[in-house]
Amino acid sequence: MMRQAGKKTVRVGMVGYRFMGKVHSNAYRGVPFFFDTEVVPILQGIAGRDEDAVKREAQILGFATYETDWRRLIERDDIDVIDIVTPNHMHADIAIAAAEAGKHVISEKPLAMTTEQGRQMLDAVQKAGVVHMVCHNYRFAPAVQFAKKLIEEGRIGQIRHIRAQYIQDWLMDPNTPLTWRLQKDVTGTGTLGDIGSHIIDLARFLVGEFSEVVGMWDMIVKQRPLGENSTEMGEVTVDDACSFLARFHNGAMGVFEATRFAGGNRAGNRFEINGEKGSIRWDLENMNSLQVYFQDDEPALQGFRTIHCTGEHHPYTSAYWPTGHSIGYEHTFINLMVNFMQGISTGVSPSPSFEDGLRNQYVLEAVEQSILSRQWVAVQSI
Ligand code: SOE
Repeated sequence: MMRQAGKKTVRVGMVGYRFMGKVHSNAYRGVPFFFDTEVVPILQGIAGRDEDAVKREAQILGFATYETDWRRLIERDDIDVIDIVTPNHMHADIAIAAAEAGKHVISEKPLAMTTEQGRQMLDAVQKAGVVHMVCHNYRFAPAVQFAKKLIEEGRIGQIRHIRAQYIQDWLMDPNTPLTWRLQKDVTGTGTLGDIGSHIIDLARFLVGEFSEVVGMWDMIVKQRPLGENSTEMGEVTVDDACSFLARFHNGAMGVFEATRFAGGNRAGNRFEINGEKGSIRWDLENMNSLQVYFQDDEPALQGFRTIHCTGEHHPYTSAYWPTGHSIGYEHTFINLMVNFMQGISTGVSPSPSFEDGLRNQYVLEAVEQSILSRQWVAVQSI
C-alpha cells in the first residue's frame, strides 16, 4: 500500500456483507491500487447479526474488526464512513443514525422504501453536513460516461427519445426461493425499485428530469418456496415485471422496461437515445462498447459505428490497463468510490447523491401511483 503513504485516510464501517458488501469492499481496495486520490479508504469495521458469519466475512473482505449490532459500529470513534449494503428497509434508520453521529454515508439503491423516508434521509445528511452518495454504479461505466460527454458536447443535439431496459431472467424458475427482494415490507417495490431505479438513474444522468409517467406491472409467480429445499410456500408481494412511459421536462419521450422474466437476458441493462443529430446505444452485456450514429456522416457511410471505450480518450480507463484492455462490472464501483473519496476530500457530495436518490424515488413513486390509479402522474420535484 505504498500509495497510501502520507495520504489522509477514511475509516469505513460497512453494514451488511453479502453481494453488495463484497462488491463495495473490492471497490475500496481498488481505489488506492488504481487511482491517486487525496483520501484513501481503510476497511475498519463491518456489522452483521450472525456472529460466525460476520467474523468470517470480515476476514474474507479484509475488515479489521466486526460488530453484531450496526448501532455499535456507528457509535465508534474510529469509523468515519458508514456504508449501507443491507436490504432496503434498513437504509433509512442506518443512514439517519450515521448522519446524526457525523459520519459520511453511502447507501445501496434504491435510496429508501418511500419518498417520505428518502426526504428524511436527505434532510439528515444535509443537517449534519456530511458527504452522501447513493450507489447507481452504471453511470460510472466508461462507455456511459463517454455517452454523457458526447451528449454534453451536443453531438446528438436535442434529445427526442430514450428507450431503456433492465431485463433479467433469474426468477423464471418458479422453484427459485422467495428472497427479500420479493417481499414488499423489506424491499418496497420489486423490479421497479431494484432494477428500474438503475435505468431511471441513467435517464436522469443522460437525458434530464422526468416530468410525468404512466406504467403497468405484473406479478407472474405469486408463491415461492421459502428456502432451497423447502416445501413451504411464501407469498410474493411485489412486481415481477414493470414497464412505463415517460415524458421529460426537456420534451424527450421515454419507454422503460424492467423484468426478471426475460429468458436469456442475464443482465440486459440497455439504452438507446435518439437526438436530432444522432443516436447512442449502450448494453451492459457489452459494457465497454458504445454504438453511435451521426446524422452528419457522409450519406454512404451513415450507420451505427462501435467505439470500444478502452482508450486514453475515454473516461476512467487509463487508470486501469493499456488501451484496448477491457474492464468489468466491478470497476464501475471502483470509479464510483473514487468519486466518493473525492467528495470526502472536498466536502462536496458527488452525484448521485442522496438528492439524486430522492429524485429517483419520486419517479418510482409516480410510476407506482400511475399503476394503482391507471392514469398519468406528474413526478414531484424537490
Ligand atoms: C438483482 O436484481 C440485482 O443484483 C440488483 O439488485 C442490482 O442493483 C443490479 O445491478 C443487478 O441485479
